[in-house]
Amino acid sequence: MDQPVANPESEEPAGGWGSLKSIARMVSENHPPLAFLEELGRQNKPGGVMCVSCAWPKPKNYSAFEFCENGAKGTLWDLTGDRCTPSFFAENSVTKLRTFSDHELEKTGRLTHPLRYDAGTDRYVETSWADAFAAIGATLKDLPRDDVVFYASGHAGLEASYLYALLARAYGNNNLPQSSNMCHETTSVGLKKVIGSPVGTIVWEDMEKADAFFFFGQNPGSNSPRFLHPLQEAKKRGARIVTFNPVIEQGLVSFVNPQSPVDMLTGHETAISDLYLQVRAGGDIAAMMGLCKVIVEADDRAQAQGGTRVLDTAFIETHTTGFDDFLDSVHTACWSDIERESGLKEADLRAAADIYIGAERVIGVYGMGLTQHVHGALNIAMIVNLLMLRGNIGREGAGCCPVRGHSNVQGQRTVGIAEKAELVPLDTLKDLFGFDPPTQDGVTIVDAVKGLIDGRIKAHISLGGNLLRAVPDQEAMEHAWARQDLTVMISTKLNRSHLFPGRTAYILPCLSRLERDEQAGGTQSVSTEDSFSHISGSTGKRSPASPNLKSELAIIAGIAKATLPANPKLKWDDWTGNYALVRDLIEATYPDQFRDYNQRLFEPGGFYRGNDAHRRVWKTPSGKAVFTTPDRLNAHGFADMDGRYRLMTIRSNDQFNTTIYGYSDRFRGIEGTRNVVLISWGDMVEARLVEGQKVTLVSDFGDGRERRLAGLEVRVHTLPRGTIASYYPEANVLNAIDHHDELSKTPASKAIPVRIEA
Ligand SMILES: Nc1nc2c(c(=O)[nH]1)N[C@H]1C(S)=C(S)[C@@H](COP(=O)(O)OP(=O)(O)OC[C@H]3O[C@@H](n4cnc5c(=O)[nH]c(N)nc54)[C@H](O)[C@@H]3O)O[C@H]1N2
Ligand SMILES: Nc1nc2c(c(=O)[nH]1)N[C@H]1C(S)=C(S)[C@@H](COP(=O)(O)OP(=O)(O)OC[C@H]3O[C@@H](n4cnc5c(=O)[nH]c(N)nc54)[C@H](O)[C@@H]3O)O[C@H]1N2
Ligand SMILES: [Mo]
Repeated sequence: MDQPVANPESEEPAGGWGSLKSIARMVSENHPPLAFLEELGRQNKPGGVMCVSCAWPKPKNYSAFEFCENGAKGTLWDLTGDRCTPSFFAENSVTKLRTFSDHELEKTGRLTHPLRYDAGTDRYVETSWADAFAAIGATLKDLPRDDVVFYASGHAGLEASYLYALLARAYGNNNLPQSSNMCHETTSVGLKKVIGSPVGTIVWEDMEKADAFFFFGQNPGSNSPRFLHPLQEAKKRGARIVTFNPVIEQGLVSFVNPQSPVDMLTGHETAISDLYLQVRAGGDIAAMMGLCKVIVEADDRAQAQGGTRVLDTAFIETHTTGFDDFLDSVHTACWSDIERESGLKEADLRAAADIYIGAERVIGVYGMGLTQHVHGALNIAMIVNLLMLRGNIGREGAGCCPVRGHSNVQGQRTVGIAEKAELVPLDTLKDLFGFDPPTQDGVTIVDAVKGLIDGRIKAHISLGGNLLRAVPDQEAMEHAWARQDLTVMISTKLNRSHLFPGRTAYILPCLSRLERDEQAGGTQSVSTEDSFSHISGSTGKRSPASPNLKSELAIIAGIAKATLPANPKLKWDDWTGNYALVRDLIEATYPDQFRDYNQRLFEPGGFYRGNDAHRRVWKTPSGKAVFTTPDRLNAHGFADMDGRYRLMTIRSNDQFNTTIYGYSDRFRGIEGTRNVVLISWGDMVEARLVEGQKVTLVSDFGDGRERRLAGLEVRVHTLPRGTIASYYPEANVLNAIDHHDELSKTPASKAIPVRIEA
């Protein structure tokens, strides 16, 4: 039954020497201090520093080195010896900088001084913090409250994030969209709708007990490599892994643990997936329907023969609604539709379903391959359907595992960075701070982009990130961004979003979490929340990249003091002096989740803030978990036709979102360039293309707007027919802002309708 898995594009396993070589290359390119090595040793351990890269959990029983290739690269990038100083800006006009690539921009090094844009010379010039805050405050005071957006990328810790949300609400709006609006918002809205929880239900110990893992559209080898360690352990004790992904991703094929001397010296590879199914982009609903069909059939058979039921009927009866309708849809679904929409064979889906049925405890893992689709929320409802058939949620060793991106992306939402007013205890804020928080919902990213393009939105504050480069309709956005009255970027590195300055524009350089944060009350720690809802303290130790940097929290306080009317309950200076006071405020605002916050800050593995669905308490309107009857079998949301492809935008292991560390995607065998379009051999021949030919991708969204990306080299790749791939963020010019998940408005970046022009 097992299907041998091989990645024809790369012989290299994930991890292994390739991973060490890749880190070594970055060390030689970035000139970090020697203390970089010490820094890696402190990573993700109690009393140490929480990785600046992704949100993968920190184990309670940590090993000598709790870092991965990704974390090492993120650390190197922050600790680089390169500096981007005022003299660099004196030499380079903003117009000239627009010709730099994403890699070249960030490679200039850490920002060192607060900068103001001078339109006369088209240059950023050095300014003082006091002048910057005063000018930002004066501009904000004059703007209508609804016209200002407070964007956050998921880097900043819980303390800064809580104050950032407070700043926006005290200013007068809930315009607090976040990077997750382009990422796991589908989870925040879609998962919440069906199980009442907006986040994953499993904890670390569940991974140690699971008998099977089902992966849908998540790529641990590139994006959360430390996940490969518990997967390797799981494989050793006989757990099965089934993967649904259009691309054969190396990390899901085989892994050599770079932290195991034996593995490294012997080259011992652990095979990861037992079964690897190359579903079409957008074909997961059909694939999961196929699995459900086999499970239900097996249950029907068991019932007829008086055997043990395959469905967990006790769970379904006690805990769920909507089962009968869903069951009807499973009976009605026919294999020819399932095969067509998923691109998979019935026999393969039966083999996968057998693994599911044979496992007592199953974890369903997913990422952007499910969330970034027009019917992404239905994808998520479907994975929940699949898990619930056998009671695989809210019990040991089983559950739902959305893998989050940025290191504190989940935590920022927990402490109030939310555009949806209902998600925040506004009454508590009113009691604590004595002002009336706005009750009207704020803008999502999609609303913000549309508001910018039609001129309604006039100012952006960005707590990290590179919004201009991360969103769809990039060209229109660049024009719109520069028309704003105010752009304020709180950043560590230069990126494209800095290069379309508003009438008043500032770049405010901040400390990285790796750096020592000295305030009036001494050295400060911050904290972050991981994908399993555990909260860990983090203490920076390295010398700041420049003496002129401020912490994110101090910058937020500086803006707040210059902007907001005097209010004795808003104690910005006290909070800046001692972050423990901010943690007290967080505890006061969310007492159930943050009990004894300061005392528990450095618990090994982090402290658990809890999750109702993990305990089978369903915070849905009915008080039950919901079976969803799918009204379609595909998630991509447009009609298929000749010459129209589903374009997936993908990441390499040599990037972190819009931060491009280098041009080596060794897992996919793509070196030295990112300007490629990956296509199956069959599609290439049918389209009369040849390998290496340069082509242009053209949006086929059909709203009359031109969207093109030229100069992409054709590369044959092992992909399902009709599905092609190109890199994010470069391919973002091809996506339309109206192409998004219906429920959550997450941009549908994994199936963009395009044509290929030779
Ligand atoms: N090295 C690195 N690490 C990162 C990041 C990074 O850019 N680089 N970004 C961070 C962030 S913010 C996030 S959110 C996470 C993202 O991490 P992931 O969730 O893993 O995101 P992606 O790599 O965009 O896509 C995941 C996989 O989905 C597959 N896929 C695409 N379409 C479909 C589909 O329709 N169905 C299925 N089943 N699969 C599909 C792709 O082939 C890809 O392997 O990673 C974080 N970690
Ligand atoms: N087509 C397509 N588009 C996508 C995606 C996709 O898969 N396909 N993925 C989406 C996803 S999942 C996400 S999360 C978004 C990412 O969108 P963003 O989060 O907005 O983008 P990043 O590239 O993570 O931001 C990088 C910048 O953050 C700043 N930075 C780094 N570290 C810090 C820090 O510690 N503090 C501060 N203040 N600033 C810091 C640096 O200046 C750096 O240039 O993009 C989305 N866009
Ligand atoms: Mo993300």
